[in-house]
Amino acid sequence: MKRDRKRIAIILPDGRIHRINVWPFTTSFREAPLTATILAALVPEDLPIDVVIRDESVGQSPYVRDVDLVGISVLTGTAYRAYEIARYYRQRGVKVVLGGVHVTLLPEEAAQHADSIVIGFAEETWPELLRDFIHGRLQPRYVENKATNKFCGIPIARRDLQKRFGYLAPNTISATRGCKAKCKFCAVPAANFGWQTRPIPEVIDEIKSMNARRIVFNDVSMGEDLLYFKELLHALIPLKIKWGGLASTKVFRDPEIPELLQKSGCSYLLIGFESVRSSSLKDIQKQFNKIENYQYIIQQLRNIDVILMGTFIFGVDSDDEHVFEETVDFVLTNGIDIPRYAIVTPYPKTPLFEELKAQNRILHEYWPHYDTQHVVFEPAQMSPEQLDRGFRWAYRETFRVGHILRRMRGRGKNLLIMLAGNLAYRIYLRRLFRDIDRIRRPQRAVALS
Ligand code: B12
Ligand code: SF4
Repeated sequence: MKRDRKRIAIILPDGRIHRINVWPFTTSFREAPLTATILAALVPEDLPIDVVIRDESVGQSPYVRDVDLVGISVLTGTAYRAYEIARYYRQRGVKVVLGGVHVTLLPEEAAQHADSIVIGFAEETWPELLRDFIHGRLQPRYVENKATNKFCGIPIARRDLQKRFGYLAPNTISATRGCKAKCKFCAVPAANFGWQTRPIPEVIDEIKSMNARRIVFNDVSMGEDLLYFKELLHALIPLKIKWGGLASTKVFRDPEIPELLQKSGCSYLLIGFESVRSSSLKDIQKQFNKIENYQYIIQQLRNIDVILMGTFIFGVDSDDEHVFEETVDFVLTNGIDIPRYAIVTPYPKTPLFEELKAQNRILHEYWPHYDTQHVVFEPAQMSPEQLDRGFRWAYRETFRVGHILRRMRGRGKNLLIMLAGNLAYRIYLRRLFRDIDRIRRPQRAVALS
């Protein structure tokens, strides 16, 4: 039967890394992505299109019946799964559009699996693509025009289409996008995302529309422009909400920041410390992180009762087998509230990837392992197995009950939240390591099928 309206599905594939199954429920241990809800909001109202969203990280099946087009968002770690889903739909005559960071980094690869690809941010190209689709003239490739695509006038994300109880933090929003820094391992500068801020009244209006007491900013580094950041914090004060987000150590160069964080309702901040060694920070071109300031930052956040999620990466060239112990020691001694570790991952098109490739140190290009939990290259001062073992040791050691209690010592207000967060991490890690082991470990050079 011919329908008057077209049905499209927007799919976030895989997400196993954050999925927790506690029968009969499947939830994501993390914040809700904005990708699908924004793309749904960008569907022009005058087009006869109905939208559904499917996110595998919250256990939703990506296989939707009776759809005319699917849009799949692709990260490097989820690319193979995205291509598998694309194949399923294309075999059934459904048009497939691929977009997202990995497509922007490797458009030629993605194009082999799609009827159309979208490169870069899609506020202009996605509506244009949908018009073309309705009129039967879908193009193979749509590229963001950086000169005209601004981060303003963005429609309010369609959170009504998002699974209601699937996420640890369901109410997410963005105020900025991209980053000014150029860390050697990071996909954000490699994808040429630039740096853009959204008009503050627009952000505040969207927060009000969310009617939520707790929100999370999905910005990758929200304090890159300190003037903007401070203005945003001022504007948040009257809303009397609690918020969390990601910021770099740079924001603490401004002495007004701690007080503003407190007044604006900041409840947690994720900070990429990355390393406790200056030489390792130099390796990744993140010298703006100053180790001598770490204790000051930790103390400032403690003074204002903001929970600190501190992230560290292992495996850069200056790291040897002692780096795990040094890092855990730093984390325990300084009482980082919720620490997180990652294995440095050379995402395609990053300077790190190009360098390791030139040195023949990339072990394979099997993208499912490009998830920051697997070793995908030959470290300089360790074997891949030592790096893998050290990473797991660091996590296990940090989240031992005795060490959780040690890190919690002296905490007043946030004691219960910290305890809950740390115990949840213990459960998550057990599941994560089991899953990592379950996925077949490829030998060198796995070809893309
Ligand atoms: C919030 C966030 C998360 C959230 C949500 C994930 C998600 N799918 O968005 C959570 C916490 C779950 C997460 C997890 C991870 N993340 Co993350 N995350 C981000 C962050 C900071 C913002 C994403 C976001 O919501 N942006 C807002 C939306 C609207 O923008 P967007 O997703 O880019 O989508 C726009 C365009 O790209 C495009 N687009 C995207 N998809 C599609 C699809 C179609 C069909 C079309 C037409 C257009 C389109 O249109 C959108 C509107 O313009 C980005 C950094 C960034 N992008 O700046 C990193 C980022 C995406 N994450 C990254 C990584 C590495 C991870 C993890 C592996 C980390 C980890 N070990 O936990 C996991 C992997 C998750 C998984 N699914 O397997 C990397 C990805 C690198 C890469 N090459 O793949 C990024 C780029 C950060 C970085 N510093 O490099 N992440
Ligand atoms: S690692 Fe963080 S600070 Fe560095 S470029 Fe990426 S987003 Fe920016």
